[in-house]
Amino acid sequence: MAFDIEMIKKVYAGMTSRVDAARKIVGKPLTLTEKILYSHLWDGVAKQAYGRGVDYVDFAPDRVACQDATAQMALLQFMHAGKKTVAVPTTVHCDHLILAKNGAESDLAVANKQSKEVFDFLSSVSDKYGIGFWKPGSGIIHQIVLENYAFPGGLMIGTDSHTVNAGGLGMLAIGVGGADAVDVMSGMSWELKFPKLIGVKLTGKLSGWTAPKDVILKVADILTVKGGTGAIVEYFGEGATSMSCTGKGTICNMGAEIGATTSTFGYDDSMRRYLTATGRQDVVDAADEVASYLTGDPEVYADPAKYFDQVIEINLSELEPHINGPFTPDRGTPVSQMKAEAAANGWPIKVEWGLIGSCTNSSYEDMARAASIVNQAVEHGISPKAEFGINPGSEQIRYTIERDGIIATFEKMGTKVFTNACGPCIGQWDRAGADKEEKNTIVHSFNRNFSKRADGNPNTHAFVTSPEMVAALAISGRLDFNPLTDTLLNDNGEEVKLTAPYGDELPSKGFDVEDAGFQAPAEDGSGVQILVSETSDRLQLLAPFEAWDGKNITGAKLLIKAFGKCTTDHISMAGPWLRYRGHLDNISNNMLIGAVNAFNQKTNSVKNQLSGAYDAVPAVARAYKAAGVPSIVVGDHNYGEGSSREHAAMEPRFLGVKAVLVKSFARIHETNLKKQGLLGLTFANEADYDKIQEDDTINFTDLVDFAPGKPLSIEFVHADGSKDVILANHTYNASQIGWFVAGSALNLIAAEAS
Ligand code: MIC
Ligand code: SF4
Repeated sequence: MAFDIEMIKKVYAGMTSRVDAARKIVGKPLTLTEKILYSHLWDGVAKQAYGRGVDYVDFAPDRVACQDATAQMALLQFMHAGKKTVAVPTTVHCDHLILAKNGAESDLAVANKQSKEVFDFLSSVSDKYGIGFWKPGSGIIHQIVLENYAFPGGLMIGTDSHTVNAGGLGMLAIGVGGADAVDVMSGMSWELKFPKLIGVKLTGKLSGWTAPKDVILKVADILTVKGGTGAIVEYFGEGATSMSCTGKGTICNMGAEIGATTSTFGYDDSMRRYLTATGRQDVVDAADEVASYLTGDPEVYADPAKYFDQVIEINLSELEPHINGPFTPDRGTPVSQMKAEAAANGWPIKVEWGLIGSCTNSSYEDMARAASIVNQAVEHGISPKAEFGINPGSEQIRYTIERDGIIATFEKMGTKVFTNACGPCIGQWDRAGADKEEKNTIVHSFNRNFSKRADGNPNTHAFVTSPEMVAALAISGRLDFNPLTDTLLNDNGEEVKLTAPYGDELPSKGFDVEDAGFQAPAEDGSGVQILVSETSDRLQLLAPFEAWDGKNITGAKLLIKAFGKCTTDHISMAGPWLRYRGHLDNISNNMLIGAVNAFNQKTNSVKNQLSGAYDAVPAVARAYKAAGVPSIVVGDHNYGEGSSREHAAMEPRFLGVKAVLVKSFARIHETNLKKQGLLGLTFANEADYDKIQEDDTINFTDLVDFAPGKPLSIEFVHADGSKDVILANHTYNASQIGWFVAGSALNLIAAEAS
C-alpha cells in the first residue's frame, strides 16, 4: 500500500525546472493549476501558453485510480492493449457494488457472495498487471486515495468523476472514462483540452454551523451544473488556508457537480497536518523543499482578475449553511430561506432519512462534527424524528471513529452503520417502501441528488447539505428547521436549542486500523490466469467495434430526442444496473431508459419507425440494429452530465447508434463518445433542436470529408418528405478522427501493439 515517495521526489525534481522554464516562456506569474499542468506535459517542456479551452494538449499523469463499477470495463479494455504491466502506479477500489440494507457486517457478506465473480475478476487482473487492489469494505476510492496516494503538485486521473476529491491535497486529479485510463496504464499520453481557469477567493473564516460543504453548495448555486465546464477551479485566500484538508477535499469533490475539469488548493499547513496524520511525513519533507512551486505565485493571488478567466469571491464569515436540491445539486437555498422556499414549492417538509457519507463527506472531521450534534440530542433527551444512516469513508476512518466513541454516539440514536462504501449515494440502498414511489424528503451529505439516484423512487426529494446539517435536520425531522434560530422539543416537552457543531479536524490520538483491506499485486503476474466464464451474466469479454466504412451515414432513424436534463444516470442508470457493468450486452438493456422522450414526455417509450409501435428505448435500438438501420440520438444542454461511466457511450455504440447530436456536452461524456468511435456533435444553431421530428430519417452528406474544425451537414428528412439541413459542430482533432475511423481508440492501441 506504500505510496511511492521516489516517484513523488522525481515529480518535484522535474517540477522546479519545468515551472521555471514555463514562467520564462509565458512571461508572467503562474497559477498553481498552470504549474501542475506545465510540469506534467508529455513532451516535458512548456512550449507555449496554450489556448485555454481550445487546444488539446498531451499530459503525463502520475497515477491512475479505478473503482469497481468502472474498473471492469476499463480492465476488460486494458486486457486488449497487449501490455505486461501497468505503466504508472494504479489502484482498483471495491466500493460501488455493496448494497446498504441491514448494516455493514451482513451487507458486506452479502456483497462478497453476490459479486464474488466480479471481485475475483478485479483482484486477479490487478494481480496480473501490477495493480494495487483495495478489497470490498476497505472504503470509498476517493477517501483512500486522499489517505494514501494523493500528493501536492501531482497529476492523476481516475475512472470516476469524483477523482477530483484529491484536489484537497493540492493535486490536479481528473475524472475520465475507462478508455482514457487505459491509455495511461498502457504508457501513452493523456489528452485534455487546455482548461480555462476559474479563481475562487475565499475571504473570512468558517464558523458556527457553516462548513466547507457550504462553500461548494454556494459555488454550485452561482455557477450552475455547467458553469465550470472546461475549467479548473483554483481556491485561494485566507479562507482557504484556514480550513482543513479534508474540508478542501469536500469542496473539490463536489466541483464535479459544476462540470469543472477539477479543482485544487495550494499547499499549506492543513495539508502538512493531514499528510503527517496519515503517515506521510516524507511527503511533507519533500514538498516543503519545493513549497513555492506547489501554490500559485503571490502576484496571481494579489490580483486574480489579471490571471484567471473568471474570479468569484466568497466571504466565509458571511456564508450561511445551504441546502441544495431537490433533483439537482445546483439549486441552492440558504437555511434561513428554506421555510419560505419549501412552502412555495410544495416540497415535503417531513424528513424521512438523514444519510451521512459518500466520498464527499465521510472524513473523520465530518463524522465528528455530525456526532457532536447527535450527542446533544442524546444528552437533552430528544428523540430523532427521522431515520439515520452513515457510511464511513474508509476502514481507517471507521476503526478510528469506533475507537473514539463516535460510532457509539451515532448508535445511541439508532443509526445504521453501513459498509465503508458508496451505498445509498449510488442507489445501492435497499430502502424499505421505496417501491411505493411515495412523495418524500431525504437529506444527505452526498454530492448528487438526481431523480431516483438514492432509492430509485422518482418522488424522493433529495437535498444535499453538510453532515452537521443532515444531523440537525434528521433529528428535527423537518426540512425547514433552522438550527441557528429554531428550538427543538425534548421528550419532556422542554425547548432545547442546539449549539454549533464541533469536531476535531484529525483524531487527537492519531488514525488507527487493523486491516485496511489492501492487497499488493504479484511481483511477477505473468502466470496469473484471468477467467471469464462464457455463461456469466456479470462479465463479458469485449469484441472490437467495427471500423468506419468510409461512407456517409445514410438512412439513419431517430432513436430518441431527449428532453431536458439527460445525465449519465438517465443514459445508463446505476443502482440495480451496477451489477452488469462488466457485461456490455446486458447493461445495454438500460440504455437511455431514464431519458424523457421530447415527443410524448414519457421515459423509456419511443417510436419504432419500422413497426410504428412504441417500445422501450433499448428494444427499439436493438430492432434497428437487427435490421441494419443506423440510429442517432438527439439531446439538450449539458448532455451526459455527471458520471465518468463510459457505459453511457459504449451502450449506444453497441446498439448501433452512430451519432449523438446535442446542444452541449459534459466534458467526460463527450470524450467517452469519441473514444468509443461515435460521433459526438453539437447543433451549430441551438434552435435546430426544435426542427427534429419523431419520424425523421437522417443522412450525413459530408462525413466523407470529416476534418478538424469543419462542421458537418446533416439532412433530416421528415415524414411528409420535406427536409431540414442542419449544421453540426464538433471538436475532433486529427487523432480523434483516427479513433472514429478505426472504430474506437482501443482498436488503434491494439493495432499498434500487435
Ligand atoms: C457516481 O457518483 O455517479 C459514480 C457512480 O461514482 C460515477 C462512476 C460510475 O458511474 O461508476 C462517477 O461519478 O463517475
Ligand atoms: Fe461513490 Fe457516491 Fe462518491 Fe460516486 S459520488 S464515488 S457513488 S460515494
